Amino acid sequence: MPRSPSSPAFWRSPLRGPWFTSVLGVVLLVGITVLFVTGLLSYAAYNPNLSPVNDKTPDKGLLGFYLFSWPTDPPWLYRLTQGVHVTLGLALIPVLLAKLWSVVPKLFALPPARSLAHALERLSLLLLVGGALFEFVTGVLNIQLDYIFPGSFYTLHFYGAWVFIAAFVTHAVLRVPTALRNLRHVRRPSPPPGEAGRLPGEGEPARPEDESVSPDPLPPTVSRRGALAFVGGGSLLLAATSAGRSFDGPLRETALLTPHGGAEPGSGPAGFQINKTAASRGITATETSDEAWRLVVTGKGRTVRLSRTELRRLPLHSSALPIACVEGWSTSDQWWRGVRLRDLAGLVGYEEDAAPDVLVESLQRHGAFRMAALRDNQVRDPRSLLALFVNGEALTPDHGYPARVIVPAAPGVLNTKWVARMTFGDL
Ligand SMILES: Nc1nc2c(c(=O)[nH]1)N[C@H]1C(S)=C(S)[C@@H](COP(=O)(O)O)O[C@H]1N2
Ligand SMILES: [Mo]
Repeated sequence: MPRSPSSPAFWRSPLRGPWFTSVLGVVLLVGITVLFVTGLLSYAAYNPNLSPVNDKTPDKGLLGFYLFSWPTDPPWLYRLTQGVHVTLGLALIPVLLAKLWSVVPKLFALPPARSLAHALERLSLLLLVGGALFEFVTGVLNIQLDYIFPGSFYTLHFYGAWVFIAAFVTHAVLRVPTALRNLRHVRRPSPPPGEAGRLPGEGEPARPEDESVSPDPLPPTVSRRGALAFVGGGSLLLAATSAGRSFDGPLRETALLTPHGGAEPGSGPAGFQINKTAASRGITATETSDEAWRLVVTGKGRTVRLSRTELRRLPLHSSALPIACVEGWSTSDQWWRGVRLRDLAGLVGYEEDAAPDVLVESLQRHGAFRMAALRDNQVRDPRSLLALFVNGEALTPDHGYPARVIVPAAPGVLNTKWVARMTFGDL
């Protein structure tokens, strides 16, 4: 066996070939397109134009061209888009790895460039492969709550996505026609005599320009279809062991691969996921006590201070709403009860239909997500609450006692807990 991986004969798997690569490529074409769209939606859902509070990616410039006010309907919107983004991203990992494996001989092929066009193509492949690995690795680390990279996950994942998608579109434009031809090529109605029983793509001519086909293949130990089934099985296993975190009850227990958050929520009215506990954010019982805690509402030059007892005397309303985190997990609807955000805007003089944006700050002094800005459409929605109760009981410390924000369709990060101050005004 030749020693050098730059020699085509070094690679001896009989599975590699245009058909195998094309099947995986078409799956990735569809899957990555969905990942890109749901990823951009997730960015829009953060209200990044309410700078600088929400935006973790400054200087987005033209890349923010598509941003729009994230709607409040349907209330499960972010649950769906982000659940799909994370679960599909995990499920595509085996497909991505198999695709890279299927073309790895090309990575080592020499000469490095046969022409200027070839050189440019290989450079774009570097961005494609590097970008794909970067996006999948940062994504997986983020859902594992493992923020080991320098800077912000959002910045890296956002800019990485644009670099990657530029290379991806280039690659797709160049290769999709060939991939589709490769797939059609093997769907011949009846194989010519002597080829009966051949597996798809088997015996396809090793075109000299296709470095992925081994010139000296080993005897197959598995068919190409079998190898694809193995990859697909891996995808299904990943999806099946992570999709559960978008549900409550016994289904959630099937989410073996995903962390269950900061604390085991247990059962009862507060028995749904807790990402960050009060203790982990430095929130003490002293500062949330009835004597100490006051909600400070400002706007239009006015300031109103309310104790929890005073808040409870305001008109209270109920909304059934989920919490859905960027990490892909979500809860089913919980029954929240509290004061409407637009009624709080009313306390400082805003008419119901003219409620503006609001900056919500928590008692938390350090760390990410201690404040968030909401858009006027979110403030005006009658289901948006400053919740005091959940499922019939006072909020527990971990769920944000004395008061937390809950907004329909919004990402979890906008549902600030341990709220201390709300500043109404155009942001
Ligand atoms: N004050 C404060 N509120 C916060 C957070 C936080 O870190 N601090 N995390 C947010 C995020 S990222 C999510 S997904 C939800 C999670 O709610 P839970 O921890 O109650 O499950 O709370 C949000 N509210
Ligand atoms: Mo979150």
